[in-house]
Amino acid sequence: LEPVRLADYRVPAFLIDTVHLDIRLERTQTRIVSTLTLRRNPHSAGQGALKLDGDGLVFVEAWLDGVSLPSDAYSVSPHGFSLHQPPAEPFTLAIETRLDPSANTQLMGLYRSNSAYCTQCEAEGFRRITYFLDRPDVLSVYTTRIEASFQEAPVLLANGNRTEHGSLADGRHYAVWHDPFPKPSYLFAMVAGDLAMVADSFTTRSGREVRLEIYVEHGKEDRCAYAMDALKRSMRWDEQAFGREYDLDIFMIVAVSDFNMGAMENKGLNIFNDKYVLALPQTATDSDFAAVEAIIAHEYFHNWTGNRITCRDWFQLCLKEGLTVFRDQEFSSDQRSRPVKRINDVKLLRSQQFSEDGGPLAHPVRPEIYNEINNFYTATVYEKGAEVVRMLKTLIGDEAFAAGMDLYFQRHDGEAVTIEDFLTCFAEASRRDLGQFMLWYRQSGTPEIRAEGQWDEEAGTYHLSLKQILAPTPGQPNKQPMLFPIRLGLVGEDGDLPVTLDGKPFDGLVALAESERNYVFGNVRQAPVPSLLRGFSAPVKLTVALDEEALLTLLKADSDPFNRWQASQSYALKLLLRLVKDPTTPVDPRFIAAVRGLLAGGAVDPAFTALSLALPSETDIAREIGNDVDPQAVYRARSILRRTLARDLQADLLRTIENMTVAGPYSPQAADAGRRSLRNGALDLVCAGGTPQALDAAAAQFDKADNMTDEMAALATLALSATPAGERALHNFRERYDNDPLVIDKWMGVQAMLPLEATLDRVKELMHDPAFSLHNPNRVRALIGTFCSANQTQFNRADGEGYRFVADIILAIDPKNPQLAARLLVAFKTWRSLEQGRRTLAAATLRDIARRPGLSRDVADIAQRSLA
Ligand code: DPP
Ligand code: ZN
Repeated sequence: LEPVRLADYRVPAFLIDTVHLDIRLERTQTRIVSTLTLRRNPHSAGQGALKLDGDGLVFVEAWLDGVSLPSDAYSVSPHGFSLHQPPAEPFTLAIETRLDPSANTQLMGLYRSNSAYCTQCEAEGFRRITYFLDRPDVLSVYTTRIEASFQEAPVLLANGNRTEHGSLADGRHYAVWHDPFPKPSYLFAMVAGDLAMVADSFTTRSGREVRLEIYVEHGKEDRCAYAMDALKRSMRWDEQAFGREYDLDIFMIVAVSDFNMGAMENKGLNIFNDKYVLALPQTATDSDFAAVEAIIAHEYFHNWTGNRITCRDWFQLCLKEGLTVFRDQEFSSDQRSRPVKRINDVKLLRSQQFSEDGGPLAHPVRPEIYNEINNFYTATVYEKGAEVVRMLKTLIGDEAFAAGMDLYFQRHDGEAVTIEDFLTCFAEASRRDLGQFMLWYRQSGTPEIRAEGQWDEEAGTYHLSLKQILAPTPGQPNKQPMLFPIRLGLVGEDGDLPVTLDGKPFDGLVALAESERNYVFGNVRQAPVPSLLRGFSAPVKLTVALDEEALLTLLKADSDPFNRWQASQSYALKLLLRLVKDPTTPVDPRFIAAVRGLLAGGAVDPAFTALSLALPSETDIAREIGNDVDPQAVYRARSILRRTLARDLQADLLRTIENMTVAGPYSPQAADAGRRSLRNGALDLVCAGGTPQALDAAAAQFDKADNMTDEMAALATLALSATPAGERALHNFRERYDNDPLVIDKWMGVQAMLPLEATLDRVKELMHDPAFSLHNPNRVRALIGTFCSANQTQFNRADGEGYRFVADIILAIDPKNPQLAARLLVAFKTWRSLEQGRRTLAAATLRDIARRPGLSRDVADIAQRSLA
């Protein structure tokens, strides 16, 4: 593997001002003529040949300024085209290539999904369509002419506005699209096929009418309403919250069923994994609706943060992704409950990003070296990247943050920029030196903050010491102290104490810049409990010794909802860690009483209560243990605590199920979804007790559910009970949704998650189900992805069979779809923290994969880094 380094960045030697693509679609023999107007980059010292990127292309002919090039004027291979002596003055280069969309199983470049042609170019897929300077700092104006058989592809779409269309001989037709905004090649898109369309419109705040179109397979039109609604809300919100207006006359979304990622923000023509567009109450759960809303928003917001202002190079990926995740999180917070959104985001961050940051795949938010860029679309770049933007806002304040964003949009519109350019805008707007803050982009690993406090009753003071600990991570043995915004308060029996810091009323925020610092709070008239890291103000692991009484105080009196939730989790985690060591440890009755109290007050904020009721996950527990983890012992501990709660609180839980019934027709709105989440959380917990009443409640819900949220919750609970009723429910569900792949995915996932010895065989069997296919990423992720990422005991079987099975599948998928294969391999990211037996087996499996000849760069990279 040949790594690419940030330090080696050079501006492009040539610029491409315009691109004219002429695409003649044929299933196996698509012909592409790309006509580029090129000139030397005045900012480049580069001399000599023009070298264009290519990947798997079949070259036909090239023309320089309209004249066919003799073969000694260039060299060409599937991987590149080089013009030996490019003219000094601007010139036109036309190149004809052929490609076979139907053979493109990588789903990068131009490929077929069901009956449609579509494209995916981020990060380096455009070079699979034509020879090009396929890098994000080359911005060009694109004109795309698509020609196809009318019968096969009545719909022809590309970026921008349609300027021309018409019919041709032999039943063919064409359309020409022009995108006036210069863009990098990764934002190019084209779609052609026989698709249905749902249209709407949006009037921007300056009064321009924008046509909105969503394209789906015929028969799925009725599943787009929520996506369309979410799009309109996103457009309005970006105007209000960030002052950003849409810029083209049309905005299109196409849903396809074969897609490696969630969705793609191509200019004016977003292409989506259909999972994040299609949603009906009968087919999608509340979480699916929330995900559709968030991803529609995310891709739309990229129009400004990503498209109008793009990345200079792929090391800057977080420039667009971290910022855009931050923006979509803020959008969802405004549309729903802010504390609930925050808790869910932090849960995701901890489970995905902290485990990445704590293992061999750790990398900075802005990496400085990569072997394969596809492997850096990670939780660190996205989720931690969003946290960094959030911290920036916390540190400089809302006003300076807004001013910095405005400056960024104004100064860099139409440019390809870096994290330094981004931060400079905020440094100027806030008149602060953000040099130390920059370390958040450069240093990998999850920092630990250790806190110790001491109340001085006589003086009425509270001494708080905060210390930062930055453990070594791959490639970074030594680290510099970082800057942490720490929101905090001191809590008494009746809530926050009105304390002072440095003689002034304390505003709730400190910025820790030193390795260690002591704070002395005044006016502390009663023994306080410190509530630290409120709202999870920095992506760190907080270590603070709080006993059970202190946690109970926070649970009931903390003004910060995040820390109230955190107190419930910290308390449960204490019990769980004891149970992992000794399963006979009695469960603390004060905890059970606290849960009873939560349930009793559940109606006030059901969604929040549901989150507090849910115990830390197996991966949360494992991460807390840190090393020599036995997943079976973790699972056992969690089961014991669940069973105890279920038995001691059966009546309370059954009452909650009753009380949280949602009246009236289904609505995906947060209020109803919150009631369902509490109801289903209670159902899940009470069924852990295994009593007939509990299981009857689940069976009744399964039978009469009128929406997928309740139906899935009941199905999952029944399946987990490993009873004949569970098998019956699985069978019935399969029959009901036979023709609905996205719903069958859920059915596959539920089974892949079962913490049972027999699950591996079940998963193997399900691979023979006619609904399963190794070629479709959604199917693979639903069954295999769920098995290896959401089934800790069975993926990590003591006999290593889970590893072997997943490895075989990865090796089978790799030659067809390396990105998908590499993604699955990431499931091994915490292998070093396992107990010795499993660790040895996991390492042997990884070594076996790494040794195979002919691995893709994607898989080789993950395997090698995992073992390093
Ligand atoms: N850029 C896409 C997104 O995250 C993924 N390639 O929106
Ligand atoms: Zn994105």
